Amino acid sequence: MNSIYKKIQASALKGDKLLAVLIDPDKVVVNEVSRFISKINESVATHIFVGGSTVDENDTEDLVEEIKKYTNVPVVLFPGDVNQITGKADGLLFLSLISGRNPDFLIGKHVDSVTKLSETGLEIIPTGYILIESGNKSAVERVTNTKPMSRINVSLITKTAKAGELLGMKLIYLEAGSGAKSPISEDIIKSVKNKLSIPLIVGGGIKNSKQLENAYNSGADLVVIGTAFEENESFFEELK
Ligand code: 1GP
Repeated sequence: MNSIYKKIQASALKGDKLLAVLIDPDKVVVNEVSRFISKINESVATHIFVGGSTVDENDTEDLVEEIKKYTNVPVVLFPGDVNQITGKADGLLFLSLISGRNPDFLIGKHVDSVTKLSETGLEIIPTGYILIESGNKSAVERVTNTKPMSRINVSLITKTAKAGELLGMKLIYLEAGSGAKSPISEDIIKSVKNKLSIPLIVGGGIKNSKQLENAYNSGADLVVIGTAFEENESFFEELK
């Protein structure tokens, strides 16, 4: 098994770039899902991520079930909380917020999720999640009650990512926060990528193809975009 991760790893080694469309169960209307998914199917997107900071019980499962009716693109949970875990998806980013020092988001929620996870066949991908300041207070900062890392301290961000890898995490995710004013800087992506041997995910605030290209050219293996697709579906056309 482990096919989602193996494919990400193989793409990263070859330099093939991946794109995940993030769908927040809190922001999507279920009867619009089929139309939105058809856009994803026609686009260059390689993954669908599902998750949000605050989502009501069952909303994730209902949404994933609906998404799976219309696509074979792998659906990966990007959960903000334990109640967003559903066995209807294909995989799950098992996120540990290593930029912060809140034990709940470093290990606590993980312990709470074990019973639920053991009832699913989800492919679980341990992921070091690093929140970086980007000009506005993000939902991740608010919900996790942690401070983002200073974007100026590239060396500390890089060491944090490397520590995640050394702890056995399979992916590192550099997060500017949903709707961030500015995406993760090229300097940060380059420095982190240079030190890592595992694939690198970058997300938050990417709103046009120039910013997407910049992230890829700096070393992102997989880019996550949510808000730009929610606000402007013609962005899908731009990426064809
Ligand atoms: C947020 O990284 C993701 O967790 C995507 O951010 O909504 O700004 O694209 P955007």
